[in-house]
Amino acid sequence: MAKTSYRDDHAFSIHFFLEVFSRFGYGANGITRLAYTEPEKMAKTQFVKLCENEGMNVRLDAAGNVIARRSGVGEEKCAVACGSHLDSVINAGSYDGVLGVLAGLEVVRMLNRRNIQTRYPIELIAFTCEESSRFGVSTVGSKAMVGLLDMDVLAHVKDKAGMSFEEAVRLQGLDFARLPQARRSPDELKVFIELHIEQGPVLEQNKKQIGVVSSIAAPTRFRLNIAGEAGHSGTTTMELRKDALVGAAEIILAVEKLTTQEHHSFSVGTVGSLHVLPNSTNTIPGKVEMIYEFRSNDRESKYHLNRSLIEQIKDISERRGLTVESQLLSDESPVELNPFVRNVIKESCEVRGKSFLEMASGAGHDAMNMAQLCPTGMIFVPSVRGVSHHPGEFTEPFDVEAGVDILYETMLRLAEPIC
Ligand code: HGY
Ligand code: MN
Ligand code: MN
Repeated sequence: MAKTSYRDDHAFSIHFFLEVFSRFGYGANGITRLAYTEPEKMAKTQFVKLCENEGMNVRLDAAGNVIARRSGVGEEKCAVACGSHLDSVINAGSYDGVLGVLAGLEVVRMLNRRNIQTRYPIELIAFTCEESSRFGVSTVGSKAMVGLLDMDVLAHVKDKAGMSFEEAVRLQGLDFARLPQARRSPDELKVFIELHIEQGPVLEQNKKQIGVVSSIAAPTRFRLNIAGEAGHSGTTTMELRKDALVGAAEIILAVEKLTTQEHHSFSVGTVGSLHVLPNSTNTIPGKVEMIYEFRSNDRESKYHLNRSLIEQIKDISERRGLTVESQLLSDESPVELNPFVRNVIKESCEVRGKSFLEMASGAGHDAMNMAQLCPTGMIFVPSVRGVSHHPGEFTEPFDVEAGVDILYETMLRLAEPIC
C-alpha cells in the first residue's frame, strides 16, 4: 500500500469543509441542522455538488439519503461504502455525523488526485434523520435503506412545533408512502464503514488516536403523555392536586435510580425531552409530554430496566391520580460489528502507525442498521474531554487527519486498487 499519508497531499480540505458545513444551521447557541429542515437540505445540496465535482454519480433515495458512487474498473457491482449523517441535534457541535461524511469525500478526493482506480465501486452515503432530536425516532435514513422502518410509528410522530413527520418529508419534496422504497438489497454493498467522533472520553483517557468499534449500544425509547389536572396555584390545596409535572419528576428520578443500580452492564437511562402544559407560572401543570430512553449493549439489562420503570410509573400514577399514556418510539438491539472489517481497520492502523483501542460505542449510529445489510465497521476519533451534542464538541486536527488516513487505507484495502 502507498505509504503517503493524508498530510503529504497538503490538501487539508477536510478542515475547510468542516468549517463550511458548520455554517448550515449555525446559530447563537451552536449548530441546529434538524432532519428534513432547510439547513439539512443546504448541507445535502452542498455535498451533492462536491461529489459531482469529483466525477461521482449522485442520487437522492426515496427517504432523502444522498448516495454518491465512484465507478470501479472490475465487473463487481457491489460497492465499498462509507458515510454517516448530515443532520444534527439542537445546539450541536461541528463534528457529529458530518465528519464521517466529509472524510468519505476526502478519501475520494485523494484517490482522484492520485489517479487510483479500484476494482470495486466506492459509495459515499449521507444519511438523513439519524438524530432523534426532531421526531424522537433515530436513524430513519439507514433504517429505510435496510428495511427496518416502522411506518406506523412514523405516521404518528410530530415535532415540538406540532408538524407531523409526513408533512416534514413532504415539504422536502419526498413522498411519505414511498420511504420504504429506499430499501437496498444485500448484494449492492460489499462493506460499510462509518468514521465518527467517539462522543466520549475513552480514547483521550487511554491516549489512543483511533477507536476500532466492537459493538454499538442501542436505545429503547418511549414517549409518555402524563395527564393530571391544571388548577390555580394559589387556591388549590396540596392534597387536592393532580400535578403532572411532579409525577414526571418522580419518573425522571426513577429512571436515574434504576439505571444507577444496574451495575453489571454498561446501561444508561435519560429523560432529555420534556414539555410542560400549560407551562405558566401560576397554573398547576395539567399535562407533561416527555421522552425517556434506556441504552445498553446488554439487551436483557435494557428489558429489565424498562419493565421495572413501567411498574413504577403505574404506582406513581395511581398514587397521584394521573393518567399516563406511553408510545413506543424505538426498541433497537445492540449490534456486534463484523470481525473481518474490524481486522482490516486494525491492520490499517498498524500499517499507518496509528495507536488504536478496540471499544464499544455507547452512542447509536447508522452503522447499527447497516450491519443488518452488509459487513460493517466503525472508526472512532477522539472527542476532546468527551464533549459532544454541544457547541464545545472538538476533535484535534491531527486526529481528524489520522481518522481520514485510516478510512482511506481501509477503503483502499477493501475496494482493491488497480495498479
Ligand atoms: O443519539 C445517539 O446516540 C447518536 O448521537 N445519534
Ligand atoms: Mn449524535
Ligand atoms: Mn452521530
